[in-house]
Amino acid sequence: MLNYAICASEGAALHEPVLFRGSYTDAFAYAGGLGYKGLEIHLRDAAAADAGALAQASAATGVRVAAVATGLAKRVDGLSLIDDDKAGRRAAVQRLKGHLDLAARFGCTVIIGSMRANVPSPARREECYAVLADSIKYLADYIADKNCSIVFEAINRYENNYLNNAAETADFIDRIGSDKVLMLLDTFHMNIEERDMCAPLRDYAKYLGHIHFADNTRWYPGHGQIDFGAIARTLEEVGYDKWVSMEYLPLPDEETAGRKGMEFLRGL
Ligand code: LER
Ligand code: MN
Repeated sequence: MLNYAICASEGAALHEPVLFRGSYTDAFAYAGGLGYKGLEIHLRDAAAADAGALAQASAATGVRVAAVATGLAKRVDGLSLIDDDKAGRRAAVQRLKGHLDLAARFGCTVIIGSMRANVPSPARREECYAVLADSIKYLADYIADKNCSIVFEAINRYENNYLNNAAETADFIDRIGSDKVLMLLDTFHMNIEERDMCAPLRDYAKYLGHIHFADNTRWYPGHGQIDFGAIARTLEEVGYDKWVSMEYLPLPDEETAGRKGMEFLRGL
């Protein structure tokens, strides 16, 4: 059985693929109650989080922190790692240091997805890659001796205009050249961008640092047409032993989505 986690956020909008919306400490009990071993926490500003309370809730429930996600820093505060304004880029990096400090306390990874923002024009693509790579190299150095990592998420073209698939994201990770920076593949994005749902898991197995599961509808696995049995078998074949987080919409309602998602995983 793979290591399954569920996502929680205090600040997620309703259209965002997060199952639990409420206090982070309550989220640990919620995840444990559904049968998950891990909790992925979506945080706008990790430096403002009560790390002691999170550690206590984790110890009390036996549910581990699987990952710290950062998209809210982009959506709410507009922080971008390729901001034309140097002060803006610095603020984004500073914010991520907070996320990384929290992740180090729990020995987990920090997810960078939408904070890479969009390249403003095709002509500036290479320049933006270089700017992004500089910041990520700096952050990789920052965590050289810390018990945490960074995962870069391949996100579909309708949400981000670069780093859309596994091949492109692996190229970018090669540029960083640090074993602290790995890749996150999300089945929802893969279903749009990849020709095959299992080949990238095999071809880029050594890059994989985190996985997101959602069906093609972005509802719970089992709702749509993605073959999660084949995906789970492939992950086991390649020896994937990190977290697989359920990142799906709370539809048709949170209770049904939570229950049906776990029932489906148990049946895999
Ligand atoms: C983040 O993990 C992700 O998959 C984005 O599509 C969230 O909007
Ligand atoms: Mn995702």
